[in-house]
Amino acid sequence: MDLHRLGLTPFFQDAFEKLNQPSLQPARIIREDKGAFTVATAEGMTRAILRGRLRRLPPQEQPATGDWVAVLPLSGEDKVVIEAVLPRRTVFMRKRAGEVTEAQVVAANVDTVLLVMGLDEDFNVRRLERYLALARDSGATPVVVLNKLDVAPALDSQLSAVGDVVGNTPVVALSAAFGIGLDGLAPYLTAGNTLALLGSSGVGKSTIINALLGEARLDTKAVRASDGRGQHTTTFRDMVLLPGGGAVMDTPGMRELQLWGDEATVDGSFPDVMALVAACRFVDCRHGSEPGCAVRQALESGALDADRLASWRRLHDEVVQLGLRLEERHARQRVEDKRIGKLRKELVLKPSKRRWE
Ligand SMILES: Nc1nc2c(ncn2[C@@H]2O[C@H](COP(=O)(O)OP(=O)(O)OP(=O)(O)O)[C@@H](O)[C@H]2O)c(=O)[nH]1
Ligand SMILES: [Mg+2]
Ligand SMILES: [Zn+2]
Repeated sequence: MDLHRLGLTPFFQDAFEKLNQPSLQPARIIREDKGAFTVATAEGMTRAILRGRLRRLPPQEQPATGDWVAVLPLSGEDKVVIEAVLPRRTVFMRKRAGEVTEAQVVAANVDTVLLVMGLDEDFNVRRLERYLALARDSGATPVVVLNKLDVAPALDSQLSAVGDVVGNTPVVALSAAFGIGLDGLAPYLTAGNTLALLGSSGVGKSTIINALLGEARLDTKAVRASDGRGQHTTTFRDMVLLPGGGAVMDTPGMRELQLWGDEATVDGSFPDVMALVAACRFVDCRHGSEPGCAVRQALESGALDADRLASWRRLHDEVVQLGLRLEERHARQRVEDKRIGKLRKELVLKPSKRRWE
């Protein structure tokens, strides 16, 4: 397998060579299914297991699909051991679903992240704003992909609603099922470039990849007739090589996409709102009844959409809450570290009378 076509750029090559371990080989994780890894090495695809110490890394540092790793071949066995994870060039993270305050890696080392939304019942610009905010911090270049062009109920107004929130992010509208507009993705399908498709279940991520491959390699399943929701067909992150070069990662549809980031993550995606906030008379304006509030004036004149403002407030609150929870956790950790440090010191300094003396 030509690892350069799979994205082994000088960045990763150098990182691998710096390890200076001749017994290891560079490899890329192309699939992770409940802790079972498949990697691509120069020789081909093989199963991989994790060295124990890697399992104890914090969740966001554990190897994920897309990561470049250094592996040790096991002689006489058809598997390798992942010994080290090379530094990431980009990483798309979210807050793990549920109550835990923990980051989850959604895709590592992706160059172009396709944020896929359906033009059918899935269409929701508020959700798109959320994806765009997360993509900003990932280091990957986002592209908005609007699929199911063939069933769009009101294409013009949908496109203009999307245009209002994407800033200068490119937008590609297509129909994967009918093979319309796929050439809009051509600029991103170059050898060595890694793409990932993210979006809700049922938007057609796997169908788009099949259309690019020209064969039905990945499973797809019809959305529920009752509410148009997807059936969570893809269950693990999987990477495939495209005939024209480049690699593309399919991901399971996400039920919730909670932010992992800070205020800058959100504000950066809302330059229109931030420009208004900066024009308010008071720096601590809450954009309620304060005099000289540029945000309220824009709402009244119709220059700013109330839903967009509500969206900014909601995402903003979410990262502020996340920051507070992380701060709390760090404070608890500091107390715990101190307690353990003190205990250690006591044990070392006062090796109190040993019982057997
Ligand atoms: N009308 C229409 N249907 C499409 C189009 N693209 C995909 N679909 C259908 O949408 C359904 C869901 O497609 P999938 O590719 O399985 O969706 P997915 O995003 O991979 O979903 P998960 O794997 O569950 O996350 C399938 O029945 C597809 O045939 C399209 O362009 N137009
Ligand atoms: Mg799928
Ligand atoms: Zn204001």
